[in-house]
Amino acid sequence: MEKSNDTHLVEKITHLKEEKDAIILVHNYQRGEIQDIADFLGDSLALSRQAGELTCKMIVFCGVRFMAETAKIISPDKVVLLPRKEASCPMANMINKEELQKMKIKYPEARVVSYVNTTAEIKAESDACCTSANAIAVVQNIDAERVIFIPDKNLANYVSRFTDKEVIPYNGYCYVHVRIRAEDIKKAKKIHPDAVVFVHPECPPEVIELADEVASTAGMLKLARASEARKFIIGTEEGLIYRLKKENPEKKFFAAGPALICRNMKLTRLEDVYLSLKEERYKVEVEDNIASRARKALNEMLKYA
Ligand code: CIZ
Ligand code: SF4
Repeated sequence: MEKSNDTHLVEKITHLKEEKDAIILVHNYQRGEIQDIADFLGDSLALSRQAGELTCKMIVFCGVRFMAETAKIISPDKVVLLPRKEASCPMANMINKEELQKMKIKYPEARVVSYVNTTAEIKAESDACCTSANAIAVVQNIDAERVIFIPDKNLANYVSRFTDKEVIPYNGYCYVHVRIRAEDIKKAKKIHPDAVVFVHPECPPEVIELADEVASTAGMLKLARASEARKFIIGTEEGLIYRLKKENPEKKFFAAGPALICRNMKLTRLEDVYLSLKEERYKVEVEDNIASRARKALNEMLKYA
């Protein structure tokens, strides 16, 4: 039988990876065929840790820009490639340095925790970064009673439920997770009354209210593996459902609403990964002065599971 174009591309990618001493890091929201070629597949926290531990020369980061930037900051001596240069996270672009500065002036005694979904410049102006997997721990452990939490208002609101500290939110949001509405969850529960509902903390509060579990993608993977339930309603980007199904073939996973697709995450295709390795594009660079300050905030994030 003739080999498909995808099989050819995968072979070429495997060959180039060896030749260039490269490792492919893939985020849980990527297309299935990209997840399948991952050396490491994970959430931002796990992939950031990997970036720091790897000894290869090159990282191809299949995700969005802030993730590749984070890998470059943590591992500055490696070449870090983002296969599609326009793959960026709209939430990360919702806050700029001037807006953060205004908040710092308004709350001078507060510390700044920034979600990893931010630009390197914002990380450099933050005391600590966090991901959805460890946001509560980072806020609890930071040395201040008042915490400016940027940019996601829904994650800020969720974190504030677990701490006596004052959490001051910014008004950013993820356009994919805010698409999930309470009615979608109610409808899905009616169709699958025996299903367990997992939602991401980037969802609106009224959706979080209806969930059985609120978790990051890494958290959802762990919960699904351990659960006795057979059916799950998943309130996050649909790329995770591909991984959930692959890892739990005996269980059923349903999307919590229509079109939970992050178009930025879906830009990367096999052809892009191949060209990225072949032409060593697109190199991610972070200015030294920004990287050194951002690294401190990221090291705070890496302290917590
Ligand atoms: O932290 C991440 O990787 C994101 C964006 C989602 C999640 O919950 O894992
Ligand atoms: Fe950004 Fe949301 Fe897409 Fe994640 S799913 S990259 S937070 S827009």
